[in-house]
Order: sequence, then C-alpha cells, then structure tokens
Amino acid sequence: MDVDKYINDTLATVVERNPHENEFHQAVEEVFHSIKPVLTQHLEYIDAKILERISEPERVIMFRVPWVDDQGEIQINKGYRVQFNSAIGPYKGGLRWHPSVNLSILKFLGFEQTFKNALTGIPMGGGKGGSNFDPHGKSDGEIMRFAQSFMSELYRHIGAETDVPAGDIGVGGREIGYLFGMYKKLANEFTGVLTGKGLTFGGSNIRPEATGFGVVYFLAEALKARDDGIEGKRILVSGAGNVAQYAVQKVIQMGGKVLTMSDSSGMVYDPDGIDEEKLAFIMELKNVKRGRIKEFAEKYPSVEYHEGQKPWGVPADIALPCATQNEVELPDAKALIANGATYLVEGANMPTTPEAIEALQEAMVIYVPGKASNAGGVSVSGLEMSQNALKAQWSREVVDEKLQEIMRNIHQKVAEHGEDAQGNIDYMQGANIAGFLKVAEAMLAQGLV
Ligand code: NDP
Ligand code: 2IT
Repeated sequence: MDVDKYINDTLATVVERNPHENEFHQAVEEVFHSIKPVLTQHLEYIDAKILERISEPERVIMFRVPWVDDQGEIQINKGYRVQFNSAIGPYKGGLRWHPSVNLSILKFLGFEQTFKNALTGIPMGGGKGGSNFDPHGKSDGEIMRFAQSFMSELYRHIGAETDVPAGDIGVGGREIGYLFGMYKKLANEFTGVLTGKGLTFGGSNIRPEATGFGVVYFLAEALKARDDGIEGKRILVSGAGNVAQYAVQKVIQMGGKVLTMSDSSGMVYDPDGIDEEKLAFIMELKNVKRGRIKEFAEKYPSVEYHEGQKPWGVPADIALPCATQNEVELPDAKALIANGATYLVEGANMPTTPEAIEALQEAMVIYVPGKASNAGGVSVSGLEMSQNALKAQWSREVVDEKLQEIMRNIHQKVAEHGEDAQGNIDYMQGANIAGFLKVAEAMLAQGLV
C-alpha cells in the first residue's frame, strides 16, 4: 500500500468535493499529512475509509436569519450549524458571528474541533456554527433581536444530548445569555444546551477565563519540558477579545511580560509590559464600552499604537496568536525567527499558515497547534455540561484545578505521540495523531453510520 499516494489522492478528492473552501482544505491537509505514520500501521483505517468519512461533516444546517435593526429596517443574515462528527459524544463547539463567516470557515473549525475535543479526555464530538452577522457597532437591542431570530431556527437542531453550542469570535457572555433565554422559551426546557452561560443560570466558574488560562498552562508545560519557565519571558499576544484577555492575565500572574495586544484595526506595543491595571482598562474598553484598542494607547502615553499592523515584528521570546485564522503568515514567522523567538503557542484556531509553520519548525521554534493549546475553553465547557447534568456548581478553585490537570494531560498525550528519538516534541504531529486515533477507533467500533 502506497500510503503517501493514498493520502494525496484522498486530499485531492476533498478539494474537488469542496471547491473554493480554502480554510477547510488547509485544516484537512495538515491532519492528513500528520497521521501518515498511523495509517502505515493501521491499514484497517484505509479499508474502512476513515479519512473519507472523517472529512465529510455528518450534517450541515443552513438557514435564514431575518431581524429588524434600530432604524426599523429589515436585515437578513445567513445562519449555520456544522455538525461535524459525533463518534465520541454530542456535537460540541462554538458559534462565530463575524462578517467573514462562510461554510469553509465553519467546516475548518468543526473539523479541528473534532480532534481538539478528542484530546480533552471528555466525551464530546465536534461542531461549529455561526453567522456572517457583524456585531461591531450594534446596540444591545439589535444583538438580542438577532440572537433570538438565530435561535428561533437553531433550537430544533440542538439539545443537551445532541449538540451543545458555545461562544467564539463575536459571541460571548451577553450573546449566550440571549440565545439561552430564547432556547428555554421555545423548548420549554432548562437544560445545559449551551455553555458559557452566566453564573446565575447554570454557567461554570472559570469558563470565561478557560481558553486563555489554558493556553498559558499549556505554554508552561511546554517550557517545563525543556527545564524553562514563563518568569521574565517577553510575550507577544494578538487580539484583545476573550482568549487574549485571559491569556494576558495568566501570563502576568506567572511573571511574564506582555508587550502587545491588537484588534482588527491595529496593534498596541507597551515596552513596559501590560500589567493588571492596564489589563483592567482594556477589559472595560473591550467588554463594556466595546471600543477600539487604539484608545488604550491614547490613555497611556508610554504605549505605541500601530494602525494596520500585527504584533509579530516586535522582538520577543514567545508568540501567542489569539485573534483569528491565518494571522501569522510567512513574513511574520520570519520576523519572529529573526528576533530569536523560541515558542509559538496558538490561542486562536489555525492562526498560523502552513508556510509559516514550516519555517518555524525548520528554525527549531516550538510550534503548538491550537487544537492542543486552546482546548481549555471547550474542556471547561465539558465541565459545565457535567455540572448541569449533576445540577451542581463547583467553585473557582475546583474548576481551575481540573483545567490545569486537563492541560497537563493534553500536553502529556501530545508529547507521547509527537516525541522523536532525540526527545524533541513535534506538537503538531502529536496532537493530530492523538486526536485522530481516538475518533478513528470510535468510528471503526460503531460501524458504517
Ligand atoms: P473575541 O470576539 O472575543 O475576540 C476576537 C479578537 O480578535 C478581537 O480582538 C478581534 O478584533 C480580533 N479579530 C477577529 N477577527 C479578526 C481579523 N479577521 N483580523 C484581525 N483581528 C481579528 O473572540 P475570542 O477571543 O473568543 O476568539 C479568538 C480566537 O480564539 C478565535 O480564533 C477563536 O476561534 C479561538 N478560540 C476561542 C475560544 C473561546 O472559548 N472563546 C476557544 C478556543 C479558541 P475586533 O474586535 O477588531 O474584531
Ligand atoms: O474553538 C473552541 O474551542 C471554542 N470556541 C469553544 C467551544 C466550546 O464549546 O466551548
């Protein structure tokens, strides 16, 4: 059996069957290339057409989302839910509201989510959904009306034992609250159908923090594997949303120095390092006032604002991309390498392009894919589902301890599958193999469904 040829032929079929879906092709290509050693040892996966099946979503739902804006004008958006894989548990994954959302982006995210969720050790399948709705500049009333319209269709396709959405770009605590209220009204059921809920109605402690904290816990494990630590490290963060904010908070707590944050308009560089007080300003700015990162530089004279720029040109030890897909491109990777960076740990999903990953790995920069390092968010979502099922609520300390343990376990599992004879860890290969094996075994055991 020529496994290389089989992988390439299968990839060509995926591209042909899903034309113009570049992000989806990119995600599938990475996983298929990584798992070559597994296929060589498990020809039964090839016989059972696991690759062909795993790259086809089980179900895709697309719907119209009509709503009325504050001027009384009718608006129409597209709504989606991609129920990608339920081999190891109910579909689980976030909702993204951003003007760039299309089927390619949601299929890449749902595909990635399948393997990420497998790594968490919690029984959750993979899914993702969202809309091309742009929340920027919308009033609370508009957000609520849009959320209600979105849920008036989505509710019939989801459920606590079927498919459990959560937040992602443009969907945070406020949006989950409105979505949950509408679900509860339509279904006449108070269940754990969404995660990221408010603490007063079934949410979990530490869920808002979980993705960002988890990224930094993973980084700490990766550093520890090479007898190093976060203390004193200069760190670049991109984004200023949920993941970025709590990654910054945890880096500060662990003694690192955060030099940058960003939003889609530009980047802020603080040579003194962003401390707790400055972070509190940014959280208020982004979560309450819903302003632009530029206003941070206007408030603090030592901070520089660079319109239209990303953080990757600033000299630092570690990069934590926490904004969006393909935000670290080849020239960015080259800049990081030239400035001596040693780690790139993904907070966002697929923020690094394949060319950039290749350059980083060639330069011996430790590269950690999001499906391993950002799995803390969905892990605490899994813990929220457990708490809802038990009708219980655990303390911050209990959930944080469980999150740390989960991130340690993920690191260990990924290292086991990604370590070479010299003791170097290829985190991309390790994550893809460990995630794939669990899903593939479950699919094989359940027959052709
Ligand atoms: P938020 O909406 O809270 O924040 C997103 C941030 O990224 C904002 O600062 C936003 O800037 C910026 N951003 C978004 N799109 C772009 C773009 N096209 N170009 C430049 N900047 C952009 O989202 P999250 O923090 O929740 O998500 C960030 C990333 O982390 C995403 O890749 C998401 O999939 C991933 N992730 C999220 C998890 C979660 O639990 N929330 C879990 C695991 C991964 P602006 O405000 O200007 O749009
Ligand atoms: O990409 C992700 O893992 C998320 N957006 C979180 C998903 C979830 O169900 O908590």
